[in-house]
Amino acid sequence: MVVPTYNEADNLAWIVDRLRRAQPGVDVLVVDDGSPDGTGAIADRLAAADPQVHVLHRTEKAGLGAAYLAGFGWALERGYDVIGEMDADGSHQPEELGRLLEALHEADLVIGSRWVPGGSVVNWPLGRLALSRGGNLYVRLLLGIPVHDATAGYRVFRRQTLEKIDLGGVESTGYVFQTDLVTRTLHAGLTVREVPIEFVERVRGASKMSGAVAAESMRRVTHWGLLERREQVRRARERWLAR
Ligand SMILES: Nc1nc2c(ncn2[C@@H]2O[C@H](COP(=O)(O)OP(=O)(O)OP(=O)(O)O)[C@@H](O)[C@H]2O)c(=O)[nH]1
Ligand SMILES: [Mg+2]
Repeated sequence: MVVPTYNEADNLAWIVDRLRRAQPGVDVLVVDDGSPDGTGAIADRLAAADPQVHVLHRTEKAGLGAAYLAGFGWALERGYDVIGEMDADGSHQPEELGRLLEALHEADLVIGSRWVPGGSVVNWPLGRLALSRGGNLYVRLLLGIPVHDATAGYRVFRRQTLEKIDLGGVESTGYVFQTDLVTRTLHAGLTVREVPIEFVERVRGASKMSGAVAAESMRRVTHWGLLERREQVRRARERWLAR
């Protein structure tokens, strides 16, 4: 499981400990972007005490997408068959990981989803709920993908999925990275399954969600949506000319 961190000093040991207990067979890779609050040193301490915990230190805050790409590269190089994503702030409960891994037997990517029956969110203010639901609706309408929680960051991939979706071509840096990856997976003809999870709003530490992150999502999804429409028009025209 790749766990990206930026200023998660109050959460990291707690979440890594829960993950190691819930899934003793799973290795953890913390990808820290030089957090000024000392998260990197905490990660080093955890790694020194447990051979199944690893750390990748990066020098500057470069966004969630860049951190995951670095983490995936690390895991692919070392031959892991299953590679996953999880937040460090407790929103994704390690105790639910077993159900995601179980579902991966019949899928190429499994998403822990808030917006399928049985999924839920604990302690979100109305504004945040509206942003997530609205964002997902926008994604579904523009990209036409049958996914209910395309922005979710609790996931497990088969190694082959990551090898097939051209990670080198991913430019998304913020949370839109998640939408980017699920779209690439579907376009590659692979199977995506959503498993309901209970998403718990962080109790400690500050959110890294920002206007810039939301704006990148809006810009990229709109761009992809327009490309998709243009492609539809092109196909319709070809069919018409071939008559
Ligand atoms: N390495 C790295 N990690 C990041 C970066 N931005 C966010 N993260 C981590 O990614 C995970 C998700 O970020 P959050 O701030 O919890 O984002 P969020 O869940 O949308 O916001 P909240 O609902 O307020 O928690 C957390 O573990 C963060 O520490 C980044 O630029 N670099
Ligand atoms: Mg969070």
